[in-house]
Amino acid sequence: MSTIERVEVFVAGPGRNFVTLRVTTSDGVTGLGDATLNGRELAVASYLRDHVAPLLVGKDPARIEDMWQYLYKGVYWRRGPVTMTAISAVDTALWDIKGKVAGLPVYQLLGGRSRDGVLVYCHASGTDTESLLDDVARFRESGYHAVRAQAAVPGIAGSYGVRKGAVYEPAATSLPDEQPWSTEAYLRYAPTYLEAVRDRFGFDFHLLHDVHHRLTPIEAASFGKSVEDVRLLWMEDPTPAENQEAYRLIRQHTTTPIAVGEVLNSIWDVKQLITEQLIDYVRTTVVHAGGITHLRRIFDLAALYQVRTGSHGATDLSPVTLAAAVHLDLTVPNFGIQEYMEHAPETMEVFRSGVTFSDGMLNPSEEPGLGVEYDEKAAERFPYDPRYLPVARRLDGSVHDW
Ligand code: CS2
Ligand code: MG
Repeated sequence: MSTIERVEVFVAGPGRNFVTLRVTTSDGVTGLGDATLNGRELAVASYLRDHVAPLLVGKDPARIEDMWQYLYKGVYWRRGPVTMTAISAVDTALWDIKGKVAGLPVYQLLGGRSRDGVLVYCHASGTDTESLLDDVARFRESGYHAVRAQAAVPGIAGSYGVRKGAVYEPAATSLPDEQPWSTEAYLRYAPTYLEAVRDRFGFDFHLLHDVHHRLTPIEAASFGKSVEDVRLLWMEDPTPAENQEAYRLIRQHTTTPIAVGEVLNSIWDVKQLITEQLIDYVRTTVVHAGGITHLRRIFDLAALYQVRTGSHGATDLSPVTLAAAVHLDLTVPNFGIQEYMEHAPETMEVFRSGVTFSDGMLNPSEEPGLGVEYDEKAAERFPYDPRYLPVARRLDGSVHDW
């Protein structure tokens, strides 16, 4: 029997920081897993190196479900982003190995294609409405069929979602940047630029918008109502979802579809949202919600309630997560859309990925496994450099939801 022989954890900063797990079997087969938790990278790296690696060596890499149960139930301390990100990395690496051993791309192991490609949405942004419209035009010309639109709120410096360089990167400072926030100014301005996008480009493509947990339930209800005519594919994270019941109130007031899940880690965190049909899209991801094994379980529950998938795919999710997501997205019956932000060129020098983009859709590599290789030599040129997400403060100085 082949066994797990080596477990390595790489922490590097090619373009941005990533934690990557590589598992090698006694037959020399390797599998990769993403273990990046933005702004808290070393907690997961230590969890894997110090507490998980010693448990893996000598185990059967083929027993993916058993390994998931062993790491989840065996730890006693359930859920939470650090544990679930570590479990995700192991799970993803074992699927990669299983594909390579079988000589099949992972999507074939998951049941094969349900579609020709994975529809993605990109991030258009601007410092004002005009520059947002230019950015939307650019993405439409590059072939995207779905665009997320965000613009900086006038007078509010550093609004989330607005790209500064070539790549949107909110975790950009060595200590958290403190950025001001005004809900009133946002609620006045955001509907106007979403309308401007529809006025200029029409309705022949999907438009999305991320509220980034900034509103209370009644504010979110009013926002959703005010943008019904622009027909969003979704409004994302209108209010923090620790309080899942809050979504019932939003639902009662608006038909704007709702997407939630990028900060949630398990099926239990989205259970009420799904089973009470309080959302339309579930945005949990491979890297933070327990790997391919657990994410598939969430997606299957969602399918029973006509909730579709819309996985998180910002640049802090490594090309390993993107590849794993694309394999899974290709197979599930209730796929909705996948977030996609191109990674920095330095990132792609270290992660050699076979994922391809064409006509607004992604496709995985046909190579066995996930189709991603990690170049550890190239990674040595990009040392880890701690970076934090910003903190939002209301105009009176009190901390707001980021
Ligand atoms: C955002 C992310 O992509 C999104 O929808 O909410 O940019 C998010 O802020 C980061 O991934 C946090 O690490
Ligand atoms: Mg988001």
